[in-house]
Amino acid sequence: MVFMNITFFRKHTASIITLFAVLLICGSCGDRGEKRIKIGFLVKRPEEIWFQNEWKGAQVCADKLGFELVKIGVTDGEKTLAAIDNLAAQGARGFVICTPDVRLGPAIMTKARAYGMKVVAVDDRLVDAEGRPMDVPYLGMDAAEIGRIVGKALHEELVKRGWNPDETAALAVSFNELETCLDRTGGAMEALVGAGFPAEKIFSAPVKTTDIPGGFDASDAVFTQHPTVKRWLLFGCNDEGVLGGVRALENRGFGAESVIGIGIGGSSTKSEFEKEVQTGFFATVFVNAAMHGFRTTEMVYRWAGDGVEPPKETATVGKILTKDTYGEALQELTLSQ
Ligand code: FCA
Repeated sequence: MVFMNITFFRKHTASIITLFAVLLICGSCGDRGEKRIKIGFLVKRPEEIWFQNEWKGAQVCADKLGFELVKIGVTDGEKTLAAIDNLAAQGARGFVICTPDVRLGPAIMTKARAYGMKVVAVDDRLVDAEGRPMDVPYLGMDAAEIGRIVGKALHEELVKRGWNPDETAALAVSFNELETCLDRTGGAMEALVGAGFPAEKIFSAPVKTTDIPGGFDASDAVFTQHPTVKRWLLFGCNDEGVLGGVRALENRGFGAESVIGIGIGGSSTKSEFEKEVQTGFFATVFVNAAMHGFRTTEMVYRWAGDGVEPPKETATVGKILTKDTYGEALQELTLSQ
């Protein structure tokens, strides 16, 4: 009996080794199947609807491609670095980030590289210690062009309403610490001046925070300095800044008939456009935040999983929308990727 078994094993050694190899490989296949790839998505202002829409788009991508998305709000530098440690502890392979401070770039990348994680920056480009853009894939708005769309539309509306330029001034609710914001307001000024609006009648209200209260405080201080202006054109880095300016003017008795405000983004303007009456917030240049979320998450996933390196820079475009045409954008927000 024993003799027979030894003969059997001798005859079938190759087959037995193959069987064990298959069992081993299948065992690890099973493990891989259970442990889905994890990708992080870190945003600086989780309360801003823009970033919530980016997360929605990223989640659609994760569900479609079958990986796990870890969403973390990172409102300061400490939270950002802790979030990267946390992702590494969970075995995440990479992350998308809109950092609370672009100068955290070197610290973010040192950590990410040490953990072997892939990084794509969204909306705000990471910069090095000298303030130069870092060599990290970036997807963001074509900011100067979007700004020019704002400036052109402001001027067209001013002409359409037949406003007297002598009684009109323009205000940039600006945030010059961010390259993308500087380019947006710069583009709008360029288009306004290019269309014939006097450069000396364009004022700036630098905000401390890029939300509605930040826009309100900064613009209100400028309105106080110019009490003789009868009509205002408002533009800025995002919808929130312009909405802050619109609210500050409403407080001073300026309504839709004497204010033309045009924002950028479109995510936070739904409730404004759904109001029964037209306010001073006339339009926005809509950019699909959900698409930003979807595309950047997909980039990290393909890079970490299949080694497909994303393009160094991807610029997205915008479309002007008013109270009347906003519905179309909502359909786009439901994602067709
Ligand atoms: C920047 C702004 C945000 C949003 C984003 C696309 O990060 O701070 O409000 O406009 O770009």
